Amino acid sequence: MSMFNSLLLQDMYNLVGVECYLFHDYAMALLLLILVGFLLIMWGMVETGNYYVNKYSFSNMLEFVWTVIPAFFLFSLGVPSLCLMYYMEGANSSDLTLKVIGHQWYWSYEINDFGGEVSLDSYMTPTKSLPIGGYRTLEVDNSLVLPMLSNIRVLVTSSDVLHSWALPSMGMKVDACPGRLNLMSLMSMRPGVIFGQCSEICGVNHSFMPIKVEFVDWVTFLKSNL
Ligand SMILES: [Cu+2]
Repeated sequence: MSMFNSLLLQDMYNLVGVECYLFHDYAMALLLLILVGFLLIMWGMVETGNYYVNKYSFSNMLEFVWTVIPAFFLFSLGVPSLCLMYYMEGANSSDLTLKVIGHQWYWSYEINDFGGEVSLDSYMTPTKSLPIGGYRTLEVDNSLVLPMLSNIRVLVTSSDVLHSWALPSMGMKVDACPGRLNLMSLMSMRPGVIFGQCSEICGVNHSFMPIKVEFVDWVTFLKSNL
């Protein structure tokens, strides 16, 4: 999760998240390169006091270079970005289906596989009843328990207004729209607890409907849920 001195993205739990993180790093490196190059040119101009190029009035080579290089930069950002988008949206075969329903102002989860019926409401734990070491406005009374290393199909919808089910350490954010079912797939590579928050302004308690997901192995999952 995000801590007080976090500067970059959170540690990722799934492959899509890791890819997002790498893409972010790449974009930042590219930005830094452009910024440094630009500042060097400006500094050179100020240093020499030479703000004009009088030697020639046109150059085909220069025009070619200053068109192709930015185009190449944009292309190198666009292609991985598109690939990532398709990769995120890809719905492959799943081991489990989870239904997420946004309410004003809590989340409810349903898992109806394996003959069991899990249906739970997940409310934020109020600050005054937080356990020691609990995270304020992130802890919930019923956390969602899911199996790691398995493809989970997530169906997200809402019962009242627009919400958004977001898990930053999964590189994931799905809008919850009333009357619509949005699909996303989820796969955690390791066990752990991850937090998220509603990411669509949904009313007065928008900040107080956190998401807490625990990834455990299959045996623990079956024991705790079914
Ligand atoms: Cu909301």
